Amino acid sequence: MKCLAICQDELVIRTLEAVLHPTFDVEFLLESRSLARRLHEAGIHATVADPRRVDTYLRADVSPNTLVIVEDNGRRSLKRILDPVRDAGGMLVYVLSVGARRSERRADELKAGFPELNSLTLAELVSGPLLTELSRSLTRARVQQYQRYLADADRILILLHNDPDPDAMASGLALRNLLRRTKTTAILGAVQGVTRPENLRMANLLDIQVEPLTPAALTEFERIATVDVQPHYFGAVLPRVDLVIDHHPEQPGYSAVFKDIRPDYGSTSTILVEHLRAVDVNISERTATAMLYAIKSDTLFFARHTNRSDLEAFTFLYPLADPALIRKMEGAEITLDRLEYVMRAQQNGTLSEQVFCAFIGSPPREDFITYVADFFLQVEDVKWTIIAGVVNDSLIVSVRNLGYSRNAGEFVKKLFADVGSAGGHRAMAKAVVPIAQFRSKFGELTGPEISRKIHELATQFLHEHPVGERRKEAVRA
Ligand SMILES: [Mn+2]
Repeated sequence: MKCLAICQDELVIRTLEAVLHPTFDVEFLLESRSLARRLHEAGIHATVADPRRVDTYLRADVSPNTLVIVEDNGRRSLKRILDPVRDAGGMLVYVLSVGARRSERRADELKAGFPELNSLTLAELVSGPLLTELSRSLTRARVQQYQRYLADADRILILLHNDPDPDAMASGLALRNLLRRTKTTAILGAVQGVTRPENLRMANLLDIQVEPLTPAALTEFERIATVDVQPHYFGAVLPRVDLVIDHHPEQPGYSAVFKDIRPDYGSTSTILVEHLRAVDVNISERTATAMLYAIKSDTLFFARHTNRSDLEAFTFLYPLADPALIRKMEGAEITLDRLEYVMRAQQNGTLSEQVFCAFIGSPPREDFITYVADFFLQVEDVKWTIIAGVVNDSLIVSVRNLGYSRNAGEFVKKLFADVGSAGGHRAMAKAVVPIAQFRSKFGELTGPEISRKIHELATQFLHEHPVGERRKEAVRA
């Protein structure tokens, strides 16, 4: 395909030549004879001509299929070039802004005179890959620092949160890879082991061992890293650790020698994919499979709290992972016991204004509550789910939303922080409130009364924050 570029700047010409040749048959139109001579010597097809004359373009054989690129440095009138291009039959015209900033007024004027014009900005074209590369260097420096710092310890503990989920386990495997250690020199541990059926199946299929630890045992390790969780979670036993990698909002109350906390990421595994890529560590099929499954499950397959980095990590891992294993792990999510609680929620719950609330009684484990919350988020017309249940004399409230409305974490904090523990992300949050405390604040409620009460509070919360305000926040995030 033929491309005619009207450019006067040598750097722009050489850049375009390097990018477009040989995909396009490129000819440059310019005004300076000496520059044209230099370009000729470099083997670049350059013609000296007046860009304000129609016959220039007729001679260059411009047709409706010729790609015409007009450099705009912001100083000269573009109309005097665009008019003759159009008169000569040019249709596919791009204006390439190379100045520091494209003025809105200039762009609007052009659009008015040439509605079919396409606009590009050199800075925008360069920015994506350049910023990725630069931030990769920053990540590389950070990773190399903690790799060196942790290199001479005999045994490192990679500590996961209670009842580790796929993201915690996959992040643990990835960090072990990054530290170039084995399961005896970098131990994956948790104070409460894996219980949920799909997580157990993941641990079995991928042969991931999570050592059960007592809080006291934590002090026996020379070095400790936490992944997918921050040390404050473990209370006073862990005031200081060596490394924290997490995607939950940053918490006060502990110190860490190194930390990489990115609350806008959908999973901790996404952060670790960036670490692995920055230092070119080989990623085994097992680790890739674990991480891919983690990203899928933490973001509900990109349905909530997800950003471009999660998608990029997913694209990167996909060819390295074993999709058949992932299908097997996912199958384990649906169990008859869980379906029973889904049915209860369906019978006792309320749905209005796209908010689904239900109290499901006393399930055997906490994960029944989160499972039900995730389940109903898939239902048509549901944008928020708030599921409550009693486990060990505490009311557990699990909140989910699709991530583009008001903050779930704020909601639980506002309602429950004074009577229990409450926190979380924009799209997922949890509160744990001793049942007695709950009743003293909200009254002697039982069964469906609890779901109705919570629904009322949720509706009130969502109405307090007008849509416009929510939008602004979403854009900023
Ligand atoms: Mn996570």
